[in-house]
Amino acid sequence: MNPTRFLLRKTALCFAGLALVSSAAASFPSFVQWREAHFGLNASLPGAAATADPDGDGVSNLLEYALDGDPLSATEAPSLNLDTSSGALRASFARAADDVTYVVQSSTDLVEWTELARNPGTPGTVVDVDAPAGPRTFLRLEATPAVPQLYTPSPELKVAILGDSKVQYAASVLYSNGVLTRVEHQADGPITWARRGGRFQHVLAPDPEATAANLIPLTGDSLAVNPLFRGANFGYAGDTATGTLKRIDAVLATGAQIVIYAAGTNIGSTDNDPEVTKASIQEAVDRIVAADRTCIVCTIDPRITVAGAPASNSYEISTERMAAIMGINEWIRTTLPGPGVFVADTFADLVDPANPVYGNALPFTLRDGVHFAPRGAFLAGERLRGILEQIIAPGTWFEADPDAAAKVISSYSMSGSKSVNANSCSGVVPSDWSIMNTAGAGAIVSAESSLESSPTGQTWVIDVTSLGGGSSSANVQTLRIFPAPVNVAPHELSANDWVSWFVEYEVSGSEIAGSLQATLTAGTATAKDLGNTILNRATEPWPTAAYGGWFETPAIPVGAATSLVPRIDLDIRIDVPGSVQVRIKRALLRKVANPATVFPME
Ligand SMILES: [Ca+2]
Ligand SMILES: [Ca+2]
Repeated sequence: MNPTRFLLRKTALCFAGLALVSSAAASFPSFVQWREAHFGLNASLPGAAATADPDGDGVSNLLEYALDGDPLSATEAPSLNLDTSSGALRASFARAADDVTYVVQSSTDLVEWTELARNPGTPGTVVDVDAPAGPRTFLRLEATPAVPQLYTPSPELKVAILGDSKVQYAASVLYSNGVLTRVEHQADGPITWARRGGRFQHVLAPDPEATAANLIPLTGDSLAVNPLFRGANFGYAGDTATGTLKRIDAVLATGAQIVIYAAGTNIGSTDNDPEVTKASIQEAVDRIVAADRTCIVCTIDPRITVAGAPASNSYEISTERMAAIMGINEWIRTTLPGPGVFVADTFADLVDPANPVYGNALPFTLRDGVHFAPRGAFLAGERLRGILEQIIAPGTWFEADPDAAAKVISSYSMSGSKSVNANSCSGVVPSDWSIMNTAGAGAIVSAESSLESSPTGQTWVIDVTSLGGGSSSANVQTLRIFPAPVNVAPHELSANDWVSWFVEYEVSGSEIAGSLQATLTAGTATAKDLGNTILNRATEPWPTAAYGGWFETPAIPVGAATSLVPRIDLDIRIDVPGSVQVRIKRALLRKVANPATVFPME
């Protein structure tokens, strides 16, 4: 890593400098969130990189973050400040992050540097460091991401996630008599959202322990940021830390080098002794590390447990139980980090600061008291994504061109137009597309649809308005936009082919943000459950800031389907009034690799 020195300030006989030591795309959980807050739609562009200095004040984004600066204001350049009023040289800086290593060094000749302090003070405070006495002294501060990069992107780099329903709901696969029959993607898992900001690859692998009786899952969903890896999902609803332990062998058999462990939520069902839960987590981590894999352990997430939760909420647990969970979390934070083990403290991102002791979740982070709503999954996913960005070097193995002709079954262009005026939706939509409000006419949510020219043809612009006043417990209405189905026969697809649905989009002004979901159904004449709204759904969050990206459903097998039915659902909040603009730029139905070949089981 090459040090980058970019600020040198001279006082009488004293000099202070800031030095950045990092690789170009280094980042970490809090930095990812900070970048999102400052750069919004542009957070994944080069100007938002750690080493970039978009405001030209000589302070890189990483140092702006480390020192509580504004990356888009040249008049606010954080610095290492010097004070000689007491006769001695004292340096001070605002220590703003807890995931950056701060090192203050001194020199008399700008050649030899001596470390004066490493991580002095505490995050969130102004830190003073006194320099040794001498006729001429230089000081500098180095900021370095606290976690080293361990992996480089390649097709062989794989991530598996292991846990309970919060994980399973990212996607699951159903088998019947050893034959894969259905792929469900229930979304709202943190893994789904960790891929925000770039391409990703869905894969799926069979679980050797799956039987018709336990109907388990594995799946494939993934994460990735550029994208950096492929992922498989080993979640099982209702499972405890003890139950999760039974699937370690299957996870390791996928060859995944990184295992995200996100179990423990169901403490109270069978793991009713916190010591049993901790022992199971410890054994799982030990076995992952012993197999020379990297383990990222998530803390157990908060719940809606107190006044304000729906009376029918079946996920409420006692104050005592929640206290036990928080005790386990403290054990996770303090005991587990070490070589090959990182902790993703998603609890910290989701807990309501106004009620942290009881472990109550922030508003709109849970959809049913325990499982993630889009906002919660987004926050937890950002924490995971930040750690993955840290430990995986920049780069990509993914085929960069989703438009590759050999893979596109149907390109749903935004060209042409036709009028709509039904179910609270009006304006024009692209030819071969439809828009409808699933709540029917007179809904709280309405949409004005229009088309604008773009370099690739047209962009579909949907201005959505919510009047507000809807129920706080069922606070979403859905606008559905969909193209004509594709018949399988003319495209020479075989039953063994796999397909996915790719959508490129932007959202802005998302004060009533809900989520955007893409669904792809392999329709058959006989499987009446196909077409279920939870089938194969990929969900993207609408963060409070404007954002653009692309996403893709998990791959599904064509099987016996005679047609492929893609669609996009826009879930809109109706508890508050407001508006959001959604722009659909591209939509492709793609043929993809059979995921089982990506995650072959030993
Ligand atoms: Ca700057
Ligand atoms: Ca600045």
